[in-house]
Amino acid sequence: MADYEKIKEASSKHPKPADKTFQYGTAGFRMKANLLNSVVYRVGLLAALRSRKLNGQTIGVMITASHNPPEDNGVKLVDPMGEMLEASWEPYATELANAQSEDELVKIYEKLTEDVKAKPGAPARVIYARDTRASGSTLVACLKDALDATGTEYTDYKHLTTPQLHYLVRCVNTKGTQYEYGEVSEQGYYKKIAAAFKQAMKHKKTTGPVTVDCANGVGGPKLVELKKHLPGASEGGVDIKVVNDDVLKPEALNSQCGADFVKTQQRAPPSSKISSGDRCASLDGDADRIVYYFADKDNTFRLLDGDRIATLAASFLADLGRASGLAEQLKIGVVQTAYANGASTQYVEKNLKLPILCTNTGVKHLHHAAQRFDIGVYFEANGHGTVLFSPAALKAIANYEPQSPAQKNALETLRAVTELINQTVGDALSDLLLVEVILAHKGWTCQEWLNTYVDLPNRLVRVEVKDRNIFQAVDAERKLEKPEGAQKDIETEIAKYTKGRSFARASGTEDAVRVYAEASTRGEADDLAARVSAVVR
Ligand code: NG1
Ligand code: ZN
Repeated sequence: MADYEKIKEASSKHPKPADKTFQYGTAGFRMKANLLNSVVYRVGLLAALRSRKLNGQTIGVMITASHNPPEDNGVKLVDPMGEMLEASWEPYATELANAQSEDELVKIYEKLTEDVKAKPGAPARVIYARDTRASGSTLVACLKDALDATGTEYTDYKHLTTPQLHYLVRCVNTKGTQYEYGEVSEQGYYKKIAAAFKQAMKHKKTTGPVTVDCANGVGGPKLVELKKHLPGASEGGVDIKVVNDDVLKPEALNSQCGADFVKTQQRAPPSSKISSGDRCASLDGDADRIVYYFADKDNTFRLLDGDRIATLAASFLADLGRASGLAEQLKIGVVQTAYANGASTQYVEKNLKLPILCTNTGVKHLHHAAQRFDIGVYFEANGHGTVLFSPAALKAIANYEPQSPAQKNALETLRAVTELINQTVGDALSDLLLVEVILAHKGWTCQEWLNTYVDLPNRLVRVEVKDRNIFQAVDAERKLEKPEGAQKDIETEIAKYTKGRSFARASGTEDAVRVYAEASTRGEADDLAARVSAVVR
């Protein structure tokens, strides 16, 4: 039985800042860490309730602010299969977070318990982890208070990457079933993906080392740990050089490095010592995003972002499907958002001849759309994504009897790749190894990967507006329905440019409108972005 007095008492230690309104958005709750105590406490209450509602299935709580500055933090919930919290529960999180008093909080909690028909006597189980931010331990204490007050069983996994926690949640909940996902431990995660990597690299040779910038976040020590399980370059593996893995200097996190810096600044971290041709990658602060890049022979910076990883993975998987004799059973599709470069969309449709879906921003939307394919490849341009295999696809891959040695080889690689790729969420460490496997199989350098298509020049602008809520987007956020007339004005501007494409939408994570524009030249893309910004400003 939930003890409402205990909930009230513990809550009084974590009062809500009176003048703040919170919203559970695409990235859970995220803001300056010193505002988060009450929010994390209340998220703990909700985690317990969600677990009870699901008869004691384990729910995950991740404390991280990803690519945001070191003084920020955030919290989000992970559902039993390792997916993001079911969307219909997001408003409950918001409601709890905004309760003004202890009494109101308990009233809402009681009502929610009834509304969702959670059995108060059911067990509640939660596992949680955090990134390396200094504020993490305080927030964990708030979380624990909620778990104790609600009589929840819990395990503290200390520091983990976000995708590692998602992995563990799925492992716990599938343990002992036919869908067992892996050993329920951090070491189990390394063992699983290292074994898959070894298998996928059988007989292949890498095309040189890769330098990985870890944003001075939790991905650094975790990649170092993963490396211990991987074969080195001389044993058929990859030489992974880890940089920016200093987690002892909190202020270094995401500062002048990391995937977000590289993607938004379109340049390598200033500390980077790369020479022309060197293969580089950057993770974000909680290691769920990755982008690749290199300097070409003229020393020009070249970015290989989420769109590039998606096209690379889709083309590889399509090849493997054909080579293994399973093409008919494995319908591959790609899922993007409106931010995907138009050239990548065209490449998927025209060259790879694969179907493509465009969804709203936020990985939960992409993830759901990807489940509509046998093999669904989804990536946001910023490098967050993964590949999903449907249960039917996994069955076909597991059971197929190869008809030739060539089919056998392809099938073995395909099987390994299904184990290598994190099925719960975009995972920078797993995606890193996937890209390395594909480059090794294709025998490609970054330049050859880049040569597959030419990106359209593009510009992303953040526009400060009075009230971002008046901007309502439709059609996978590619068009503005409101304010009235804005879309027509935007289209008038677009029509002035060759290959012009542009849209504006309210950010789900920041108090701003984002304007994206692409066109046939750099100057035109910049121009178009400026004109559309003027429309919404
Ligand atoms: P918003 O702020 O809604 O644009 C940003 C990213 C998303 C996603 C979320 C969550 C862009 C343009 N937007 O969303 O892709 O990653 O943050 O972190 O990169
Ligand atoms: Zn992240």
